Amino acid sequence: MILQQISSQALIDLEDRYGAHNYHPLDVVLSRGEGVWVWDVEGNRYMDCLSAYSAVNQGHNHPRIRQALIDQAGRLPLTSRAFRNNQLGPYYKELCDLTGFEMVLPMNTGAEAVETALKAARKWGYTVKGVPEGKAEIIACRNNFAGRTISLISFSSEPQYRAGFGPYTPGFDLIPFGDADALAEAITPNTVAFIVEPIQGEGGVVIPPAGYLRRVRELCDEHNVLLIADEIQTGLGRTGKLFACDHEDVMPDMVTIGKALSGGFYPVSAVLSSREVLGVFQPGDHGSTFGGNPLGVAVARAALQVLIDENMIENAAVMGEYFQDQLAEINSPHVKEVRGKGLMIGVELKESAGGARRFCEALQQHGILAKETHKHIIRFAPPLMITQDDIDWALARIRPVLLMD
Ligand code: IF1
Repeated sequence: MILQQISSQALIDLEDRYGAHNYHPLDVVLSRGEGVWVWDVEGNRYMDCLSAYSAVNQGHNHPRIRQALIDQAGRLPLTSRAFRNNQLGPYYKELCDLTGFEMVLPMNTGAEAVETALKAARKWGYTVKGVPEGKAEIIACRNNFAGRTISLISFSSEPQYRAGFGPYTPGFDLIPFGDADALAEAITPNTVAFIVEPIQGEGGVVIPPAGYLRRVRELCDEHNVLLIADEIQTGLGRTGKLFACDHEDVMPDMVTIGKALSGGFYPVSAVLSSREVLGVFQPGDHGSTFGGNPLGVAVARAALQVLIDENMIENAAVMGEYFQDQLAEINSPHVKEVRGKGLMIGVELKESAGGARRFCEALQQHGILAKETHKHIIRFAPPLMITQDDIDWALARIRPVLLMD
């Protein structure tokens, strides 16, 4: 089957015929990406305003990251952790120097990084804090998204993410996001950690009240509870700082990162923390076939370097502010609120607008790819290397859509 001669519709039919229907994607079949642009099989060009859920912060197909992938692929893609490789040590040091943490545990997907952080918190609870074995409690926020494994959906508040997948993993307690008093009330002597996204992404780009993260940091210190920041979506420049926690100068005890850690070229994630916390893992406690593999690590080293060398984090702050201001200036009768931090932007529509999906479908017809979340919110999260001209190009097409009937 020679792929390039097959139409979008024929490719959609193949996907629908042979693939599980666990997504409802837009009917756009992409075959090439470069920077903020992607092309479908018919050659139509679109601006990617989702960035693969912030995994492509550096822009599609970044040449320096691609070259790192090609070079390492030609040398040594995988050793397993049964042996050592020449990429891992330098990567660990570069990550720690960049973030200020003492230690790294490398994994592959975001979900695996969160599971790893939860295991570290529980074992720290038993071996360091002195919580009775099997009694560790972890507090999370309603409206969170941490991944799709059974333990992660066990603390989801989203019925669809949980339905049909019980029984659920015990030891989790949910509180409202953004409410530090609720955390104070929920902490018990057996609480080992509080896990929170500094801005809730899937929850609808929900930004907590100013000072929330600082207050949460204080409470975790007062009660010897580990503060885990899930920065898998908000991290690595998306909100205009290296980490979203940096907006409040808060240093969590553990951070999970993923997605843009590889610039979209390969599944790479990690848990960053202190020697006290990650030191609880003894050889054989935890692992993964591909975790810390030289190919993913070489890609991650380049992806981080590019983020810094090309000033993408500062650009996300400046372009994000411009994009948000211009979106608000459209003054659409359908829009309830434009909110965001850096280039993590949510346009919340009024109920009367009839849901965000039809606007995303209209945007697609105008050459913009965006994704709705929670029915009424259009997410705009383009790659961080976007220019003002690119944003103006997008606004000229977003405006008529937000002003349609
Ligand atoms: C899907 C959502 C976004 C994440 C945070 C951990 C993970 C994610 C804050 C897990 C992953 C992805 C998963 C993908 C769609 C997307 C998503 F809509 F699902 F919630 F981005 F908002 N923490 N988010 O955002 O990382 O295991 O996927 O590498 O599952 O549909 P992962």
